[in-house]
Amino acid sequence: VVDVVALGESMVTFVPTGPGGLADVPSFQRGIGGAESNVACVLAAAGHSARWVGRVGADGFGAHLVEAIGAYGVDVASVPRDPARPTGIYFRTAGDRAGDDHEVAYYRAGSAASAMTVENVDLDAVRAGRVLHLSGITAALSDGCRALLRELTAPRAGRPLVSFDVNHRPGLWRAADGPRVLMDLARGADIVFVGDDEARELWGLRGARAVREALPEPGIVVVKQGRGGATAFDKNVDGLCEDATGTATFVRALKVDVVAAVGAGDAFAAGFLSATLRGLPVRDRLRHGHLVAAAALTVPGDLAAPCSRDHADRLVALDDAAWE
Ligand code: KDG
Repeated sequence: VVDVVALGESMVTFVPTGPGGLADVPSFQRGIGGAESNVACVLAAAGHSARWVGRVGADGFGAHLVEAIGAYGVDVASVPRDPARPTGIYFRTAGDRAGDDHEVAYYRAGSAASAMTVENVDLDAVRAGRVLHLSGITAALSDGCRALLRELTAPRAGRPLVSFDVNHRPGLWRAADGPRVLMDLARGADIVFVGDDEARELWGLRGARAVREALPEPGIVVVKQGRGGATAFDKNVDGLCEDATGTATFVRALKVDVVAAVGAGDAFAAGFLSATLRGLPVRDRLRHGHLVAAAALTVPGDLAAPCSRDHADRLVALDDAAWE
């Protein structure tokens, strides 16, 4: 059994080599992106077995993605090459230091990944992990992708633990039903990651507890509160429940100088999932999430150099004062 399978679209990314907006910068550096494969890469680097399932074009960019993601140790054997459609790419700037005003230009409409369906994806390979990681980005790509997510989040005997990062990308949603679709998918998952800013924008929910109350089904709901920290609501902490929403555990985020925020949410999810797979307590899952996110926040690309499991464990075990 694979530890984690992540399904979603990955793209070749182009990030400016100098400051400026897309209208001005003359040159870009190639990288790889894709929220779900980022999670798989971080997990593989942390010593887990990880598989990425997606779809790429039969072009050079597709070949590069498969090779680069495979080089992290991720199993890429279930990524077909589509001869009729291109690999998606996108350009982005770093934005300000909080990464808040970065520009994004997607070239992914009609991409190979957007043609994923229940019929052409290897569902056995997708369901073969202990954890299946999905995100709301996939639901915005096409009707076929949306139906695929519905199928994978539907109740089913022997289903892997489904992890769902809401990952709201306003630039991708054409239909007005995004908030409802994302809410339905989140309710079908076992572990949900959502930013408090996303929850406010999508559903008008304010505060972590309001998010949990709107999402009572998943065993764990993690609300990311930006630079403040993150709160996890867990129904199974030591078998105890404060109330129907579960026990709330808050852990402050590490204070770092942000270089680029892109990829930090994926890193957080990967750190949290890694610690979940290892059966660590919720507080330590959040600490692992923050630690890996801090590494991603301090590099311009989506992915930071991996930190060994031993090293991460030692930092997570520092006393509370170090985490204040
Ligand atoms: O989380 C990082 C992703 O946003 C980035 O890699 C691109 O997957 C991507 C997307 O669709 O925005």
